[in-house]
Amino acid sequence: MYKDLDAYWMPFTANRQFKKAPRMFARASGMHYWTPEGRQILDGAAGLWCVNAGHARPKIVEAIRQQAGELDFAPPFQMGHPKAFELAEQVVELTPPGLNKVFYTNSGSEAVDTALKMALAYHRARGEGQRTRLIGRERGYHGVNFGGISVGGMVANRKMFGSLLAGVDHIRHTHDPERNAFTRGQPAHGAELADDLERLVALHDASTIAAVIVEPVAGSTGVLLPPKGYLERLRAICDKHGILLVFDEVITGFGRVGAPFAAQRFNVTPDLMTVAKGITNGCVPMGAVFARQFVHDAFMNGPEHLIEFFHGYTYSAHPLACAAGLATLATYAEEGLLGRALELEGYFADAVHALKGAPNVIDIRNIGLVGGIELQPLPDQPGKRAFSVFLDCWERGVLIRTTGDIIALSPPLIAEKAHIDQLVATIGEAIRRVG
Ligand code: PXG
Repeated sequence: MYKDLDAYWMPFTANRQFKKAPRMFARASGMHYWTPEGRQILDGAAGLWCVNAGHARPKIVEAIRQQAGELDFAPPFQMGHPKAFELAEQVVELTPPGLNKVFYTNSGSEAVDTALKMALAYHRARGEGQRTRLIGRERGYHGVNFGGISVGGMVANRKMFGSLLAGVDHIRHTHDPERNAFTRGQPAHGAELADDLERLVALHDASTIAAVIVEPVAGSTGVLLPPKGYLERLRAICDKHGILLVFDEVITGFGRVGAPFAAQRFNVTPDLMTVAKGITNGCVPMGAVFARQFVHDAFMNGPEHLIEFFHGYTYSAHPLACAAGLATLATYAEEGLLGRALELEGYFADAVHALKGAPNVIDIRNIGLVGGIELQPLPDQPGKRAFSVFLDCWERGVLIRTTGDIIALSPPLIAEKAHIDQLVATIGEAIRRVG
């Protein structure tokens, strides 16, 4: 047992507040966590948008156990192991057409930086090495590594860390509560915001731009849905100018928005796609980049004994992650979980939108099993109101996520209607209590 909480510097946490009143988990199963004192907590966040099949699923637990005893580690450079290839074959069956190559990483942040490097190297390999510019979007979240924070657009994640990557620019975000507040699903207004990419093309010239990266549904910044027609327009502008389109599906992948990937839900196929989280049900760290055949093939030149892409991690395709990934895909398939968010979408939407009219609720957004509830910030205390709701829910046995003054919901895809009822009722009471 630990002496005190001093030694552990916690990530993305109000450390001093936490250490005065710690919130601990001791175990988890299905839709629930339990605290060390034995209190049951309903998981309204799928851990951190990752435990899509729910906690401690037997097949996944067993696969990890077995793998640890059979092959604990295999070097991923110049060597392979069967499960890495088996998982690759199975997972590309789920991806949108053409995204049939997978490059493994260990997190979403690494997947993003890998995709950005792939885009730069792709253009260089085909003799367009002047395409060095990377374009992100305001309010984007692409993890915490230097590439990801450079193309990202959340100011708190950027401002402390110097000049970031050179040659990055951003298109405008799509959040427009004045026109779109309380929309169910995709908002009607804002397709024209994709034309902001044309503005950057006019400024920098397309011949300098390598790639554009966006989250199809922005998660961390507070559940921002793409306006109808927006992603289609972004795709068309990228095609016109030879710019690679990257979808960051770290949150939206693996069933969260009612299809295996958001690309399928919105019927827009990117050239590169990043994932993490749900690929192993959150049980073992893993991320990945999916690439279209033509991106991959641009690298496959030169003498065959030479490395084609000078990139990779010690733990790329880690055997435990691959075993967990295979068992996760099996669990998703057996239980139809990648379609379940679509089945529950209407019920979930009715439940969250019923909070319209609760005190200080200024917008509600939803798709699949993702909900965003935006609160009016307290004067001069941004983030405080939502954090108070978070603490109140925790006291009453429900885990939610908040970002600024937005509550983000993403229950595991095994949720039953009763879980959704409890989640939303608890939030509603918390909002009223906190005021
Ligand atoms: N891209 C996107 C779209 C993400 O949502 C990452 C990249 C980075 O993944 P890793 O595995 O490096 O953390 C993410 C991560 C939140 C929250 O509360 C969201 C994430 C991480 C932590 C908190 O919204 N998403």
